Amino acid sequence: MSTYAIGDIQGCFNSLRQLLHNIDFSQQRDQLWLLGDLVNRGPNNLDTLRFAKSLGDAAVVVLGNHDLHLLAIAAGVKKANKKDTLDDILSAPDRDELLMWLRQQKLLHYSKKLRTVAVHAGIPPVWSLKTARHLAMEVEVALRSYNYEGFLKHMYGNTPATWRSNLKGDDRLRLITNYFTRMRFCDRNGKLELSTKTGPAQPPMGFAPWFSHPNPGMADARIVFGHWAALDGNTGTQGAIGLDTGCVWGNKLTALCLESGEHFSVGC
Ligand SMILES: [Mn+2]
Repeated sequence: MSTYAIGDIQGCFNSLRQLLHNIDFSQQRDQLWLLGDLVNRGPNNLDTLRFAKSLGDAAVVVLGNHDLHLLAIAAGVKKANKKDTLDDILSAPDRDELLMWLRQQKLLHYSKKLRTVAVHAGIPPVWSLKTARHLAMEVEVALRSYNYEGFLKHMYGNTPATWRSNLKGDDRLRLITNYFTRMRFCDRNGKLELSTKTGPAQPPMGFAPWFSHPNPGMADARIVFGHWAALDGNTGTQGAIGLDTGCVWGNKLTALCLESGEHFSVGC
């Protein structure tokens, strides 16, 4: 039995199939951790989503910003933008089942046995593992609730930028969601800078990649994440492993075997 974490698929279903073939993935034997942004920008979003759902217990999914964006468009609280390629899902006969399933997925997954945490973008240095797990659950509850459209409607925006435990309501859920699904750069107090999308070598003044700040609260758990294609997997930090290797931008799709530490990639 092996566990493979796979970075942003973004609708590149053929690359996913090739990668799973190469690692001899078996739904009966192995488990996949999909690190979010399963869909958008790429060509086969519907096939990707149907496949992820069909894996059942053989897949763990943590949601990314593009997955949440799909839910917001489908709920009618956000308009699609020109670069979105989500129409195959939105017009599918099984869209409601797929979106209902997507809404039940997590923002954070932790395996004690593998001493590994999975999130789409990252965990700010001011949150311990225990805090991060609790806060992820707050958003997961909102997303599964009867009033999930209200959450999605107020999810967009870059403020507040700094975590305070006494934040309430929409501001609280928006900031938690931004940390888990959009963060690249922050300062050591967890203040977010969401507009810069370059590689880690050119941080905005006063900020640094989130994983470069020490976080003693993470104990000895490693973090696997996606979201940041410009990193191309290089964090320079043992405790954080980036797995978005820019498949949808013509680079590659990568799987990490969490038991052996071995990386596998296919070109796109
Ligand atoms: Mn992303």
